[in-house]
Amino acid sequence: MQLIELGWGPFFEDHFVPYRNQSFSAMRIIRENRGKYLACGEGGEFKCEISGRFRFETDNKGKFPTVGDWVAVSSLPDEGKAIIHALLPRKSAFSRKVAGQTTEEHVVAANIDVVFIVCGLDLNFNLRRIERYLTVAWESGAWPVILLNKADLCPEADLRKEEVESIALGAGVHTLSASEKKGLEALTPHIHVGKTVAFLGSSGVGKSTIINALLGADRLKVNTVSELGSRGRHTTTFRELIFLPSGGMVIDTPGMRELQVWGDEEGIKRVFDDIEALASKCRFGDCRHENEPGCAVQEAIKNKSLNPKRLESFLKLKKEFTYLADRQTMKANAIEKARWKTISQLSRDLKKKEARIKI
Ligand SMILES: Nc1nc2c(ncn2[C@@H]2O[C@H](COP(=O)(O)OP(=O)(O)OP(=O)(O)O)[C@@H](O)[C@H]2O)c(=O)[nH]1
Ligand SMILES: [Mg+2]
Ligand SMILES: [Zn+2]
Repeated sequence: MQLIELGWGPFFEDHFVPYRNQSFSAMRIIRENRGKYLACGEGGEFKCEISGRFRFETDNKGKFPTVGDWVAVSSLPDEGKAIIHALLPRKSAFSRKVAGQTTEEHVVAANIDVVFIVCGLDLNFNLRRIERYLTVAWESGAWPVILLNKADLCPEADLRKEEVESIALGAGVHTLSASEKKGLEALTPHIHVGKTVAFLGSSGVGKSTIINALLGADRLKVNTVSELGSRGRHTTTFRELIFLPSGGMVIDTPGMRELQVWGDEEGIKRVFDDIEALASKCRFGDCRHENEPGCAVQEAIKNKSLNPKRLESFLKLKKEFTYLADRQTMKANAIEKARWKTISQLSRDLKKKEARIKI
């Protein structure tokens, strides 16, 4: 396979120069499962491991390779194995906050051109969840497209589509039925040789079923248990990049139970540009849009031009971003403080040493 078919281009070529000089080759991560990698390059597929030095020098989960990443490797072609020495910068990355108290970045998929946000038109349908996915998708640098799957189960699919369109400015919205193979042509304009699309969404929405339909084969395992009985169980358990027969690549991911935001609020501005525009008209610059006088956002709710649930969703996401930013500042301050503590300790030790020498 040629690198260009795998998505290689000038951006990666530029960053690869120092590694080429060290005789490393470039490969793309196509599977990752608990620290074990499978990568693909001009020489085919290789089982990869991270070099000890890379592991030692990498202090942050988000800096480890993930599916879709380009890496610099040294390979042992006879054994089909390779060692990963470095990670090339990402053109785009879909990231979320690692669940729990930490403020670490979890990169779900990297170097994606289009991110398909899949939502089921059954009990899974939830506008607020779509807003959350869209926010993270705009942060990623990839282009989001919303797929409302299981249209066969929803007589009001067109109505749902309109509802989603009203909250998803700039992103395409399509209804489809993967199991009945209807509406899949909406995906075709996004699939090209050398381009990568990723599928994201809750468990059971039909991500793997859609990919199988695109492949024209039952390559990926899909949930065969009845919907209610399978709640909370993930059928896809690891992330994987798959080559389509027509060229182009798709990344399948396991459903996410919880999608916590990651980024710097650019996504929120994009998804909630209506609220941001209203907020700029509030009397107070630091208006929280609760019950302050002269609040243009509350005014819009009163005259029914803004849905209070949408405002709720906006405020919740905003709070998460603020929390994330505060925690990151705290962490940065703590690191800085620890650094100064070490420096001042060193200088104290040095002074003591000098004093002893003078005596
Ligand atoms: N009625 C209907 N069922 C569908 C459709 N697409 C998928 N399903 C069913 O939904 C269930 C879940 O599909 P999967 O493709 O495994 O879902 P997934 O999003 O990959 O789930 P995880 O891998 O757990 O994240 C399966 O039983 C599918 O047969 C559809 O268009 N209509
Ligand atoms: Mg799946
Ligand atoms: Zn306000």
